[in-house]
Amino acid sequence: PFLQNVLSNGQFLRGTVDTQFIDEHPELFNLRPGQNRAQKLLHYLGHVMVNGPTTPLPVKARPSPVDPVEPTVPMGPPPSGLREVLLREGPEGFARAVREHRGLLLMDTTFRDAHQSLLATRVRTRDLKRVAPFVAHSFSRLFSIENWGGATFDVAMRFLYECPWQRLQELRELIPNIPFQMLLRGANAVGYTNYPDNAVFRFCEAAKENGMDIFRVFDSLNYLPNMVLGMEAAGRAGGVVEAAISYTGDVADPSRTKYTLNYYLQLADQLVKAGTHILCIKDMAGLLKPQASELLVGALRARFPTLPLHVHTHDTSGAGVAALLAAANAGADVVDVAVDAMSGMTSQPSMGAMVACTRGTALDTGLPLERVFDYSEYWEAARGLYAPFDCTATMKSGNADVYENEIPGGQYTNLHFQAHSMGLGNKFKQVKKAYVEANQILGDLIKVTPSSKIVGDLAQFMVQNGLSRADVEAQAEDLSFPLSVVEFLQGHIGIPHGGFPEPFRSKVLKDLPRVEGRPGASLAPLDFEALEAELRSRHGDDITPEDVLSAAMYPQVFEEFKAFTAAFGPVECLDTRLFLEGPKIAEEFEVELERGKTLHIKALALGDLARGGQREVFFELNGQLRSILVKDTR
Ligand code: 3PY
Ligand code: ZN
Repeated sequence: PFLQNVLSNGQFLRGTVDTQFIDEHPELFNLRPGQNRAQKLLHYLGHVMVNGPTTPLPVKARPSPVDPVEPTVPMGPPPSGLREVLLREGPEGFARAVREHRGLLLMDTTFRDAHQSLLATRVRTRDLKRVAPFVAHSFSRLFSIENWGGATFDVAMRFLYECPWQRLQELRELIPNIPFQMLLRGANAVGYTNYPDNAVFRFCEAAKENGMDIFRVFDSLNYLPNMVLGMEAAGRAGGVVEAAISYTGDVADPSRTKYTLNYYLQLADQLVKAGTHILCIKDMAGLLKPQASELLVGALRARFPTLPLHVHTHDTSGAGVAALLAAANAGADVVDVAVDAMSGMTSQPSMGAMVACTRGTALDTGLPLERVFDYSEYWEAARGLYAPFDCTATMKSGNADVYENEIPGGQYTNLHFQAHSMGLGNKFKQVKKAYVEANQILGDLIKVTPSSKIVGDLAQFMVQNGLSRADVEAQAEDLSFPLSVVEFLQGHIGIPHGGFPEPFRSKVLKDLPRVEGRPGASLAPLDFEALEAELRSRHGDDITPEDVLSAAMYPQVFEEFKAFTAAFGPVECLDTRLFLEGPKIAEEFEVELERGKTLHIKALALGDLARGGQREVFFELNGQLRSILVKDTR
């Protein structure tokens, strides 16, 4: 307000005042945003009531009105778990303990991959925190909880307006006993493109300092130099390094000659040589059939008797539990599951199924099945809050056609949804067919973020322009390809196994520059001091080192996130239904800003459209009438 008054002052505007002091002290303008969180939240609620959700709701389904009930938690601290071993003995000792463990260990993906695959990554920190103490108390025998990285970092800021670092810190406090695991996209960190090396290193340091334990590191082309960079960053930060080989094709099918057993074993040799603590098979599309699972895991087990093996799959075809059981029987130490209500289809196989199917056998997980049911009950209700993002709005089952099209879980859901919303019945079929052809044009790639997006972009381009593989190859010199495809061919994300497709690459690139070798090696280091100074000048002195990393990963998204929270306050305090669709008239509710500081709010009325296109929204805040003016932009 001070600034507005000054800037609209006639004398000031005519320039007849001496503003030298102000000119010389730009720091005077670093005004801290007002601290009135309650007022800002009323603005947010009023805004949603007038203009609808700030985060677009893709389907018509409404958030469920039933709030999930948190399962009860015993008093006292949770039982000790593998994290204690990690803290006591470090990554090597931890890896030994995992290998020596009797029975099968599970990683729970419910807090990350499951909702990334089923609910467009939209689950908010609030709903994770509510069930976190129960998880700490009930599932101390888990290998780990995957709760960070992948798409969660971007989506937290972009659509949920919450800080991903705060999520990590808060969950760490609530779950001190179970190791946390994140998905690191190698040299792409948690983004879609290669970052300067120092950004990846700093990112891992900060993740570790904020509570991360295990770093699953992959590269979307299995490009070793990118993987090694990510592994070094995680390792130097003191994290457990879990190098992940992205799996595609079918090792049990002799007609598939590009990604053979030998290919995977040789890559595993390199990753072991690079010092991985744990080796993961990352089957992001759910292509690992039981027979292939047995073959691959069995061969790795024989080759690396002391190395912990971890298997990740998706249940898209419906064969996920069978694949994991085969892996466990062949010697995998850890497999990935999601709680029943968040499992199946493009998500992970069911935790309850794995616990039940191994019970009483040598693979017994030791997890209490009754507690799994309680956990699932919570998630069944919590999932209802995210109905506007739930893939089951359009997708009704898994589909074994994934063995043909090899589309990763999260992308399968996205493409299905996009095709469906275009309203053309057979669009998804067309997209899947084009995806197969696009993959062939690009030389049969490993497909996982971001290479999967490149194949998907080419597929959409082909569908939109009615082009077949033969058309694309014949017209390669003249077509205006999506930027992601051109950049891939230039070498911006690394070099694919078997090299780039020729003559396609040369025809598309003509004389465009090509990146030689590892892309990050030719990127200038990021100047963190300069970035921090810039952020402070824009947002004030509250900027944390973690904020600087958020801005380094996603500059534009971070700016919008800061602008949003400056205007609308801590929206993460609102319950999910209120956050998504605002209150109904006459609804009363509470918002806990922090422990002991609770707002009592009642939504009273929406005013008529006034001059200037504004509406007045009336609330009761802690018994006092408040009104908010909101521009109606609908
Ligand atoms: C991601 O990169 O987000 C993935 O989940 C890859 O499987
Ligand atoms: Zn996955």
